[in-house]
Amino acid sequence: MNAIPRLFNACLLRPGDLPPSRNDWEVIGAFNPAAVATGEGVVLLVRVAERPTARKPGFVALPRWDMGVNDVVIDWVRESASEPVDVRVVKLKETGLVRLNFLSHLRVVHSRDGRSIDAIDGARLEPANEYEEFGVEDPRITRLGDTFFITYVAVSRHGVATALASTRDFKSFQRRGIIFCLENKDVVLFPEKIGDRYHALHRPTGSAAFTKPEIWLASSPDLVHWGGHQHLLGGAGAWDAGRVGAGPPPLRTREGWLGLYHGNSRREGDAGIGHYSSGVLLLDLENPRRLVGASGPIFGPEREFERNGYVPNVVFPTGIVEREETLLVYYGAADTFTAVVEFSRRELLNSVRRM
Ligand code: MAN
Repeated sequence: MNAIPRLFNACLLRPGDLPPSRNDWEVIGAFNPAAVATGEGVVLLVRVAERPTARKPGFVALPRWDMGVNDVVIDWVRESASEPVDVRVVKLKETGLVRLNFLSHLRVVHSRDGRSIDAIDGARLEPANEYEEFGVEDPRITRLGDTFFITYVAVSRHGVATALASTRDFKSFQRRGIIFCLENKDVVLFPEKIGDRYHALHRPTGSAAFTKPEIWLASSPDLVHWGGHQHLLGGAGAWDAGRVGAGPPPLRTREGWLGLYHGNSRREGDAGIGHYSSGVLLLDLENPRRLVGASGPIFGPEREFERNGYVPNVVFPTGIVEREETLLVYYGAADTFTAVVEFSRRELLNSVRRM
């Protein structure tokens, strides 16, 4: 790995730092945080994964939000009727469909200096419709004018899609519906219009194995209707052979749009989930469909909290905040923790292998 020096690095949040939503639940992860700079510091929107503490011998607990009762419920499924796919996912033998053994929502967390947490009692974005019954996950925040736009993964019996919400104050959120239907994750909005259109990176996943999941680019007149889809980048190395996806929103630099993306090393037939590391990409400022260069990995699981957790060996960058010469990158570690790492902007740009 061609690792970029970590100028500052801290684990900011552990599951035990956050109270569970109810007494008989436990928080198992506070990770994959969206981040944005505001007048008051840095706002993080953290994915909080929870599960019931109750155990019934011979059964697995599968939580979900129930539209009928407008509350969370637990489906107790016989162990013999299901098989684990990985630590997060079980497959129901009768239907062949999968379920998650936790339920995620998003919580607002405040940091004045961007390097430590001040308040964890902010607002929440919780599952609230039929596309969110198995959880809302992995947000990204992009500021456009005076509105913060949040893309997030909505998981349900209808599949894994990406939805859009917006807020001006991080106290209340307005849902704007599904913008990329299934299966699509890692949808990241550019922080300004290019030409007269909004742009997004996205990551469609098909079930027919013509390809591994790749990063695509799309554009839109209004953030809701997306078209002009085009492939941008696929896994080219051993570190990102399994899948890739955009990380935080791209940053404007004089040399182009600078972005981080994650890659997964799992190959077909490998046991386990593989390692998640990060690469860096650069897109043309006027024409972001032109990839100027990409390289990786430049950031990988090394620290104890990145190597050990619910899903070991994961760094998953989802937020970025600019400082003078440096960038604070917010990331999920081991699908369990929220952490921050500081990189030199110059070093990141220099690490891009130009095409
Ligand atoms: C994968 C992982 C999980 C996530 C589900 C649904 O299994 O990324 O963390 O909960 O997909 O999005």
